[in-house]
Amino acid sequence: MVTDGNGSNANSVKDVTDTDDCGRELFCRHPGNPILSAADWPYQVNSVFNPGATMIGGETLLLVRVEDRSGISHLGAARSIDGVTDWDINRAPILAPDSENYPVELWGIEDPRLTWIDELGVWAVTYTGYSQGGPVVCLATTKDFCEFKRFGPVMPPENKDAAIFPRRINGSWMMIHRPVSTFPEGINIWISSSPDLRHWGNHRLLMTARKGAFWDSGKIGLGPQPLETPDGWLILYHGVRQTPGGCLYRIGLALLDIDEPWRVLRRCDHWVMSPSASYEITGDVGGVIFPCGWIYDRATGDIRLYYGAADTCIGLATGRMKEVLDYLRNCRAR
Ligand code: BMA
Repeated sequence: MVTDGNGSNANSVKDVTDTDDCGRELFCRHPGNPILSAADWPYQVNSVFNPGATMIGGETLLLVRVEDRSGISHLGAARSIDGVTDWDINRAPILAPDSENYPVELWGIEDPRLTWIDELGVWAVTYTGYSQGGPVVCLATTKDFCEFKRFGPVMPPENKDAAIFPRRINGSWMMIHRPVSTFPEGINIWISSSPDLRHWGNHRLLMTARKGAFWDSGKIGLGPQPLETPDGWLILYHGVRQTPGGCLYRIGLALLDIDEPWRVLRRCDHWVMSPSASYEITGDVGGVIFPCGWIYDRATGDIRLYYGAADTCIGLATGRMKEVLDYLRNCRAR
């Protein structure tokens, strides 16, 4: 048993290394993909996707965006011992929109990211509240994924794709998020700090969408929560390219300075994962892979990346931290 810095007690999961050889790829799709879909849900839903991920009580917990047949999303929990099979799925939402008390949740809650905060003994759950005024970043904390303490919206619209760092940095909590502005230079990732998780300020532009032909030229947004590594904070982000056939959502890597995470140390020019499997190409929104959760087992070096595929189902890809950091060392310094 080891702690993974993002949840409690990360067990090594033998099965996840039994993937097909996927050659030179950093992240290998699990042969059992999609590992979860609407057909697995104990009640009728349209789709299950974009899950946050953590370890709790020796099990993998996915906090899943569940879209019902009205189009509104809530969050459901799925637990598994190996993180791949035999999911135990809650028979009711564990976090449902509460628009009476939180009007910003009128049209649902979406795309959670989970960060274990050791100092407070809670997970910070950042998610999108879909309000009549656009998407906002909402925050809740939980000790057990049964009860949640809601903080309400912590960033105004239009903003989403937020995650909190697992510890204070220079005395402040830090959050990465993705506001949208009308400035015509792309939709970019920002970083902000807070004394109390509730009031956020000191906003800084962290990473910009690139231009022209680049895979991440349309917009970018953080994937799962930042992971602390000896080389810096590892972040994974989605990048969108508009094409005549629609949007393509791919995944890239960057490394932030450990003490000054508003400084990007490295950012890779190439994407590391792109929609290619049939369940990523076909679905409600084809051509989308959208990771919101990963689990890093510090004992084995394995990374399990959980992602939404085509806004319809959930895929798992596995990687090795050593290979990811080696790859980043060869990416351009910023
Ligand atoms: C983003 C979010 C995600 C979704 C993605 C692709 O803006 O809404 O929830 O997976 O678009 O449709």
